[in-house]
Amino acid sequence: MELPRRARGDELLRSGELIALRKRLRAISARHDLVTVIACAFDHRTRMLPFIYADTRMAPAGVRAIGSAMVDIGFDKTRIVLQQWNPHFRASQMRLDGRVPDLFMVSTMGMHSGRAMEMMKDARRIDPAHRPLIIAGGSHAVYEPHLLFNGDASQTGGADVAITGEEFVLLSLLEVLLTLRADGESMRSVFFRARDCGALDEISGLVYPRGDRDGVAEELLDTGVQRLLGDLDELPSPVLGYRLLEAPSGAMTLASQALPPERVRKHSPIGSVVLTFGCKFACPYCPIPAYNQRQHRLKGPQRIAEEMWGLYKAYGIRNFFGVDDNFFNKKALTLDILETLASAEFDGVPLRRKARWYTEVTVHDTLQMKEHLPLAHKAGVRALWLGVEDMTATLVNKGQSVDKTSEAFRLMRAAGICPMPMMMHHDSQPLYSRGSQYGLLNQINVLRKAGAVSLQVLMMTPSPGTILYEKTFTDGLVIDSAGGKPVEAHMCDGNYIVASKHARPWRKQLNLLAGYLSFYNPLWFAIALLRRGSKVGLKPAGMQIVGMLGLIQSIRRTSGWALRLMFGRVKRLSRPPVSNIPMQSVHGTMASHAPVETPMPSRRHRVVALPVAV
Ligand code: B12
Ligand code: SF4
Repeated sequence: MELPRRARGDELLRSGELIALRKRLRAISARHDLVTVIACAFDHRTRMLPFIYADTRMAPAGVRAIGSAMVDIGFDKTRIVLQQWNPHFRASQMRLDGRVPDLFMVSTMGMHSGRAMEMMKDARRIDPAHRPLIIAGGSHAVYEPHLLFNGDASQTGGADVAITGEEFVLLSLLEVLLTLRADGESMRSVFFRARDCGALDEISGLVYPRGDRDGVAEELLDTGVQRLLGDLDELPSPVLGYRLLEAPSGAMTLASQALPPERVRKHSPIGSVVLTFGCKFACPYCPIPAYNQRQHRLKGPQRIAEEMWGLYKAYGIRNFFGVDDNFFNKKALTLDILETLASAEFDGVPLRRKARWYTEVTVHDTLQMKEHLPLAHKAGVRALWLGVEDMTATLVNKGQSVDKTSEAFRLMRAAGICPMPMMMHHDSQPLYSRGSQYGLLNQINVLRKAGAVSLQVLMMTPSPGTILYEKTFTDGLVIDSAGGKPVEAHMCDGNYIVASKHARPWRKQLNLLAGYLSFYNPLWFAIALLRRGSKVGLKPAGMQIVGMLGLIQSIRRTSGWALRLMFGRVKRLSRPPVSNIPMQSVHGTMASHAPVETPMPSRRHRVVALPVAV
C-alpha cells in the first residue's frame, strides 16, 4: 500500500513555515539545556556489493539533517553516533557533557531495524527517572512505524514516539514539548503529559503508543501524513551537522569531543547533499513518488553552490552525492542548477575546481538532456546512477530500451561522466538468452560495451509503501524461511532472494553473483587499466577494485542462503504482514501509516488529562 496522499493543495507546508518555526524555537531554547544523542542504526551484515564503499564512507544525510536542525535552534549539546563507525556503542552507557541525554533519537532504514530495536531496548535499561525520551525516525519510521514499537507484554522496548516525516515534524513536536515543560521536568515526562492531553494530535507525522505499561504498546495512534517542505532553501545548513559526528571507535561510550572538523573528510570523503526530491515516474515497486505526494521539491541553485562551498571550506569535502530521486526530473530547473554551479565562484575560486558530484537520474531524462551533458560535466558532475532495471522494459517501462540506454551511456562517457547502471533481476529473466538481449548476462555485456563504469544488480524485493507490496505476498512470492532460517530485516536489501516464485530460487541467488562476476574481474580490471586514456580516466579501474572486494563479501554473505534455498525447505507467505499492535488515527479512523489489515482497537481508550507536570 502506498502512503495516502493528502488533500490536493494541502501537500506542502506554507512558504516560510519552517523558517518561522525555527525562529520560535530559537527564542525558547535558551531556557532548556537539552542534551541529545542521535544514533544511526546500521547492520554490518548488509556490507557487500553494490554499496560496499558508500555505506560507511558517506555520513548519512538523515541524521546530519536532524543534528543540524537541533544546533540551528540552539541545542549545541548534540552528538551523532553512526553504528557504521561505532559498532559497539551502547545506548545504556551514553553520557554527553557528563549527563544522560534528555533525548535519544534513532534513525533507521528497514534493513537496519533489528539494530535500531536493540539500541532502543538498551536505552530502556536506563533508570526511568533519567531515561531520555526515545524518538525513532528515518525511512523505516515512514513506511512501517508500527515495527518500531514493542507489542509484547512480556518485555519492554521500542520507541516512545516515531516521526513519520522530516525536520518540520520533529521541530513541531519539540515546540509543543518545550512550551509545556515545567522547570527541571524530564522530556519523557512532558511527552507523556502532552500525549495524554491530546497536545500532539495536531502535529501531522507522528505515531505514538498508548498503554498502561511503559515500553509496551497496547495501541498506536497516528496523526496522519506529514505536510512536506516545498522550498528546500528553508532547511538549516548541512554544515552544522558534520561537527556533531562521533569519531569512529570500538568504544561503548561517547568521546568527550566530537570528530574534529579537519578529520571529517578522512572518514566521510563523500558528502551527501539534498538538492531535489521527487520523481515524475510511477514505478510500481518504488515508494518515492507517493512519499513525495507527487511533488517535485528543490533547493535553489545559489543555495546548492553555497552549501558545497561551505562544506568544502569547513571540512575539506570535495566529493558530493546528491540524494536526488531523479535529478534530471524537470529539464528547465535542472539547467538552472547546472548553469549556476558551472559558473559559481567563491573567494575568486571557481566552485567546479573544488567540487565533484554524483547523483541519480533516469535514462529517459538523460536523453532529454543529451546536448547539456557537457554543461553537467562543467558543473562538476562526474558520475550518474541510472535505473536501467531491465533494459528490454519487460519488468517496467520508463522509456528505457537497449538502444536508448546505450546511447545515453555513450553520450555520458563522451562528456566525461561515468554511467553507473542499476539493474533489477526478476523471476522471468534468464541468466543468459540466446539471440536476444533479455538475459542478465546479455544486458550486462551491452552495458559494459556502452561504457558502464560500475554495476548494481539487485533482485526485485517487495518494498513497503509501494503498490506492488501486498500483491507480492498474495501471489505467493515472499519467502518466510529457507532451510529453517527465517528471513530477517537485514536480508531485505535486494541482495538476498526473499521473493521469488521460481522453482529453483537458488538459481536467482547465483545469477546475481554470476552477473557481478562477469563485470568485476581481473580481466576487466586489466582492460580498464589499458583504456585509462579515455575521458573518465582511471575511474573504471578504481571501480573494478571496489567491485572485486565487494564481490568477495557478497559471495561470503549470500552463498549460505543460496545453499539453504537449494537444499532446504522453502516456506512462503501468502498474506502481507499485519501489525501485531492495533493502530488507528487520532480521529478514530484508519491510520495513514498502517500496514494492510491492521486491526483497529475495539474501543478507543484515550485518557485526556490536564497538562500538569508529573
Ligand atoms: C542515499 C541513499 C542511499 C545511500 C546511503 C549512503 C549513506 N551512507 O548515506 C546508499 C547508496 C548506500 C543506499 C543504499 C541502500 N538503500 Co538507500 N537511499 C538513499 C536515498 C536516495 C537518499 C537517503 C538520504 O540521504 N536522504 C536525504 C535525507 C535528508 O533524508 P532521509 O534520510 O529520509 O532523512 C529525513 C527523514 O527521514 C527524517 N529522519 C531521518 N532519520 C531520522 C531520525 C529521527 C530521530 C527523526 C526525528 C527523523 C529522521 O528526517 C530527515 C531529514 O528530512 C533514499 C531515497 C530518498 N530519497 O530518501 C534511499 C533509501 C533510504 N534507500 C533505501 C534502500 C532500500 C536501500 C538499499 C537496501 C538498496 C535498495 N535495495 O534499494 C541499500 C542499503 C545499503 C545499506 N547497507 O544500508 C530505501 C529505504 C526503504 C526503507 N523502508 O527503509 C530508500 C528510502 C529508497 C526507497 N527505495 O524507498 N541508499
Ligand atoms: S524512476 Fe526511480 S525514483 Fe522514479 S519512480 Fe521509478 S524507481 Fe522511483
